[in-house]
Amino acid sequence: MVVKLQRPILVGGLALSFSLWILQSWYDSIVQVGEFSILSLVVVSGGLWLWKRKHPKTDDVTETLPSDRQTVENAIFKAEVVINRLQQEAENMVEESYLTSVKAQIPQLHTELARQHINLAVTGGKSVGKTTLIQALESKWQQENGKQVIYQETQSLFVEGSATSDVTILANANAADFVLFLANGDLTDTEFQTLQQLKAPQQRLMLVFNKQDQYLPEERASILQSLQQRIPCPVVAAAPSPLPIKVRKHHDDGSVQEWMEQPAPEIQQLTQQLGDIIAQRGQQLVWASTMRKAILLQTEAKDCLNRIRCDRAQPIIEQYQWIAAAAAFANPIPILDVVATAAISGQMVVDLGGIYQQKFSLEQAKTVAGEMGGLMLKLGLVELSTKAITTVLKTNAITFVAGGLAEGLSAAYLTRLAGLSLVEYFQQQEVAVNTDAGLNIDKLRQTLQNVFQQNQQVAFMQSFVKQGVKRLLPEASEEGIIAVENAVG
Ligand SMILES: Nc1nc2c(ncn2[C@@H]2O[C@H](COP(=O)(O)OP(=O)(O)O)[C@@H](O)[C@H]2O)c(=O)[nH]1
Ligand SMILES: [Mg+2]
Repeated sequence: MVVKLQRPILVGGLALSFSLWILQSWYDSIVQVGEFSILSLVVVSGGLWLWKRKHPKTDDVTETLPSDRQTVENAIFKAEVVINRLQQEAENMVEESYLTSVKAQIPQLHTELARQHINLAVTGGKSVGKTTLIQALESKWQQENGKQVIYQETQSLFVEGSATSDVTILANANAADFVLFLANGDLTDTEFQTLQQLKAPQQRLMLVFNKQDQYLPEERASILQSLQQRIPCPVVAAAPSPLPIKVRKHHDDGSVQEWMEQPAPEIQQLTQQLGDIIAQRGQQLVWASTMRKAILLQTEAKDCLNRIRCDRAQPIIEQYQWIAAAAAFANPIPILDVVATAAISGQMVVDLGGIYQQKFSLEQAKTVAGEMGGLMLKLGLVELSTKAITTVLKTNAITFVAGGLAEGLSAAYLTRLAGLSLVEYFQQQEVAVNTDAGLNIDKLRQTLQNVFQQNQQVAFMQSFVKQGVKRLLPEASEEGIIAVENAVG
């Protein structure tokens, strides 16, 4: 643990100097120094981002096989629900042919679920023996019980200049129910990394140390052992087509006879293990493949649905953002009070909820808006944004003429944050047949923080202020606008 921690700290240090450099150039251009809270925010978020990148979530690495058919049918049903919604909301925003094709995938999934055979992909580098192994299995292996196996040789991995990328080849292999990964000895670095990527479907993967006849018997055992230690999946050795060996016979009369003999294929260990897996888990493997396809389809349809909804949400957020700006500009009370007294419009929450099929009454929506305002205060976002906006504004004369400008812009910015956070939050919700309007405040808080970090970039703040000044002071003096444009660069 101690060792693990060292790295993020180092990374944090790098992020710090980088942020300092950014801030330096920012402040140089606007001649204003002293926003330490923003500095620390940039440092913290930068460090956090790097840390998250270095430690990807581990829970998507393990995949468990579904234990019953119902689970898979539920997954197909969920995909269908999303597709139906997509069809209802798509109007002219999605190609008709696309809708037809995603819809057609639902009955295909039901067919997949009832599939009686196992698809077995055989993959690995060039000339590792994929074709030969498949031929040996097809001709020599009769399963006593279990499903029929259909073999699929993938294109060869690690071929430089190949038209098909390794990623595509692996994706094709992954679409099968079970994968045999072939290697001819200890793994190269590339093979090792590729296997790591295939780790997700661990329960559907076997590493075959193929052409083991190329090694002396004592070497074979140690290679097999080292592979078993390195790789967390079953490993077996095989030689579907061993090299012919020279046989020498000494006769009684002293003569010696020599000939080449073709040894029998060594695939017993492989067929034994494969046979066990298929007999015990064949059905589950088919369920799992179908499940993955259903989840993939659902994700794809939901992404499409979210894009449509997001397009509808943007103008609504803009509208409420400028309404809030105008109100706070005309009636400047301290921004902390503005937020505390619900600057975020309950109606915006209702409107955005409507787009995402999350039905709120105006009363509920007002509570949500109030909670968001409270969160913004608690998380210090109000203070941070107001300071940032003031910093940008202070570089030109307008501020002093137009009182309330900072308040107006802050109200707009915070409304925008709230709107974007709600969109982000709603997007993560499951598309259900019936939606209840219960809100997960913890999740909303997390979303708010993420969205804030994404929209806190200096460049965004500056262009936002520029846009806001033009809106609130349309007939401001030419000089003022020019001053802002210069400050904004
Ligand atoms: N020594 C040995 N050679 C093999 C074995 N299996 C296949 N080969 C040879 O390896 C070469 C490539 O085999 P192939 O199946 O075409 O590889 P692929 O490119 O992965 O499909 C051929 O010359 C095969 O004869 C084996 O078990 N032992
Ligand atoms: Mg081949």
